[in-house]
Amino acid sequence: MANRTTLVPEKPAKPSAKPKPPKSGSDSVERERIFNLFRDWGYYEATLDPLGIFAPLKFPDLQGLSGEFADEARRIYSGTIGVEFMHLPEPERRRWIAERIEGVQSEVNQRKILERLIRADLFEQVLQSRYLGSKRFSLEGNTSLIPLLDSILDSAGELGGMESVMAMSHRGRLSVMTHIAGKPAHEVVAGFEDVDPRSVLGAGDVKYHVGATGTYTTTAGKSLNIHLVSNPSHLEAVDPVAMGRARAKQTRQGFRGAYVDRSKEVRNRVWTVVMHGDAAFAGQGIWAETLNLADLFAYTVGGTIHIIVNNLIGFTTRPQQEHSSRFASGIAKRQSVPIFHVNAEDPDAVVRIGRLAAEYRAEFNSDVVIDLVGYRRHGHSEVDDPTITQPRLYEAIKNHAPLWKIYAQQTGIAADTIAAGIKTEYEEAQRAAGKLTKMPHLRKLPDYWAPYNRGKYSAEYEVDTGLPQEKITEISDGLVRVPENFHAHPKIVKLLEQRAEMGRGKRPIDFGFAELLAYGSLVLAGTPVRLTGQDTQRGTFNQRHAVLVDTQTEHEYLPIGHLSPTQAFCEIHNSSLSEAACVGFEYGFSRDYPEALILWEAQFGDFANGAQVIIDQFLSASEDKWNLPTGLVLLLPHGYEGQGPEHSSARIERFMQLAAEGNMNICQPSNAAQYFHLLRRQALRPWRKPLIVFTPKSMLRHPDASSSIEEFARPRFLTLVPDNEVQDAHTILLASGKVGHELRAERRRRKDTNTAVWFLDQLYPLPKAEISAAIDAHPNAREIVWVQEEPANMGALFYLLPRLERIAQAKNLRVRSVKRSASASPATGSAKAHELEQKTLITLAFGTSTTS
Ligand SMILES: Cc1ncc(C[n+]2csc(CCOP(=O)(O)OP(=O)(O)O)c2C)c(N)n1
Repeated sequence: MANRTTLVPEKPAKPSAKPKPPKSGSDSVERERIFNLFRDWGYYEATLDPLGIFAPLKFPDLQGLSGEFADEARRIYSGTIGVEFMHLPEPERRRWIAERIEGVQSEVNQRKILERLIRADLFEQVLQSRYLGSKRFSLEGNTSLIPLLDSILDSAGELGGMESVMAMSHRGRLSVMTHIAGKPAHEVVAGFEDVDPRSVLGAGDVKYHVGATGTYTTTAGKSLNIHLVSNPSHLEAVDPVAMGRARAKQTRQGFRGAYVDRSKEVRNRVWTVVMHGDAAFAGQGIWAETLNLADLFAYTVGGTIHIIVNNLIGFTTRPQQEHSSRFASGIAKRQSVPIFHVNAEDPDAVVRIGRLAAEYRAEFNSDVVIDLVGYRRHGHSEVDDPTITQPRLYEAIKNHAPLWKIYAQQTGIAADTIAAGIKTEYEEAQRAAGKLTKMPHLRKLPDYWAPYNRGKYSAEYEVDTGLPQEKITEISDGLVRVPENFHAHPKIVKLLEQRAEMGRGKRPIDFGFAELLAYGSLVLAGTPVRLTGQDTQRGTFNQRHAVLVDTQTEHEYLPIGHLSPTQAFCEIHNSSLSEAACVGFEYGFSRDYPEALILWEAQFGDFANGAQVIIDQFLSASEDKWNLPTGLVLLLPHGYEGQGPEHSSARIERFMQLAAEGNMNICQPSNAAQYFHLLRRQALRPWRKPLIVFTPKSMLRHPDASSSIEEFARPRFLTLVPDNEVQDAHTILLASGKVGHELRAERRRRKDTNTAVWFLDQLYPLPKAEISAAIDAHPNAREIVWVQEEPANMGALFYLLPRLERIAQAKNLRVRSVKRSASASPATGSAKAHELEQKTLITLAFGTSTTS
């Protein structure tokens, strides 16, 4: 196969670049008939597995087809490339692919490909020889991933690319860091030396999970910034994060979904490339959720290039046990996304597909899948013996030469001298790594992070968040303004009238409007806002109405986007019905847009645990593991209102358990003004930490939780809201959220003047000094009672009790707690049972002796 001509079209292939014209009209019809059959089904017969075990399928519709046209079609569609594209509903996309696949092909740079294959292989071998017994998740068996990425990035560079956000799991990650992300080899190797463990006690991450930022130089000499996203072990969890990061970077360049520039040129500056394992691609739900975001206005990044680094095995599990579809890529076919299967042992074809995929993505701003089919030379990791579960497969692999040797033979290019030089280079890198005494640091964060602090809290970060009445009125006037020709729903007309009164101090401001006032104040002062979630434009509880719908045209209008010509952008989108991918996306967005307030809202807080992987692995731990901060806000409707076990609890206990080292702020604002101050605090403090907000449901419009306009002028968010109605309390009831209002109502009903009810609006970090000082204001207090709606095994109880006891001990105060009995599920399904429970809870809070 020396000097094999490859199937790369002269770029881009001209529509006229059709192979052999048919001799006659009937020939032409017959040729089209046969070609269409192969376009439809040819990929089933393609030879994709270098080891031949995943054998071509004899596809019934193609059996018995012979002759000149069939031979030609078979060579194109059933060789080492198989293309699934006839499911695309857009004829121009199908035509585009067929023309390029069938068109005239050009040479590729085989010398460069060979050099890259040698690098990929020898990099692993040097590590294997020096660090025997260390896991590295070698790329061997799929080393053509490196020339594939080369060809994608070369093309991206030609097509206007400036940077690429890349994501991948463990397999081949060290190689990609070194050969693509521009991280010096000795820095990658340093991970094996594990120097200076004391610097990362309890923190840091394993070497094959950390991210990398560097520069890739294309063959044409263009520099692309590469951001390989840090990721957890949890396969595919990084996918939406990469998309969110890319979207933020595109937004920085002027692409803002609905509101500004949607041009291809902008989208083609930032390229998203996500690599997947075959088992994970087929199996993991978060990836399916992420794929669904591809063309949604709120989420699109103008197409992601997906590469399945397919080794036809998942740990010890065979493909037949992994997916019901023949190919791991099956799920991608549900959308208008072409899938290019390619045999990893035909590097020229691989490179050709890389270019094609990149050009397709640039042309149609669509996702593309490349299924790179190779094998895995070692066990799942290098310390794993695969011969126990796949003895025959590994016997075949043992006798199979590395790709660079096969390719050198095929191309006739002398490889030994190149290989010797590369080996020496990596051995030197290994020696240099051995001399390091400190782990090389991750590159610094981009410049837009410069104004923002991370790490420990400092009181210096606090800023005033209050706004005078005139300012509130000004924002409010903008928020209630609609264009002249806009047909507002009668209920909206009424709502806007009420809001206008709120903004003028004529009626208390409720939660829904307080929130919009906060956003409005921020965008007017230059802080962008992006809020997404299920039904968020209106609000699950009919409370927000941020986006108004014209009753005649159904056109949407976002008043907050039209406050002033010089304002920052505000995006408020309904999300797809996903938690994991949508939170992951916003986490990613927040990583590259620290200047903006980024919020994700759960439909009910109960559903946030659908995003538990993102919460556990990214939100709460990314600074600890990767030194990567985020200021993402989660809005989680919470409260026991008799709506059953899945519409009651946002699982406060989970967040309290994750809280340590000041890694996040966990709050439950007790009234509208507190919510306003909290949101503004999050955006305006020059300190970025995730914020978890338990938001109300029934209290959204409740007068007790509404606030006067004067409270918006108060300087700051109060972490503890003491009680102004009781001066010298004997008992202090401490609560958070709705139950606090119920306690106050009960106290009023009892005409009780001995019991104070305080709201703990910030659960973490716990405002110990504020609690202590507030207790001191009640010298005759005998007990402090933590009251929560949640069962004893849930809520903030386990976190608070020992801490409250410590504070109370010094003051001779008894500590008690009132809660529901421990329960396996968060809440009862019966509304009446709920009422009984709630009544008992409130009664117990006031002490059994005073039960009425
Ligand atoms: C969500 C999740 N479940 C299980 C695992 C454990 N695990 C790590 S790698 C692996 C196999 C992955 O196979 P594949 O996706 O084909 O990638 P490969 O390792 O073969 O490259 C498994 C099950 C994990 N890391 N994440």
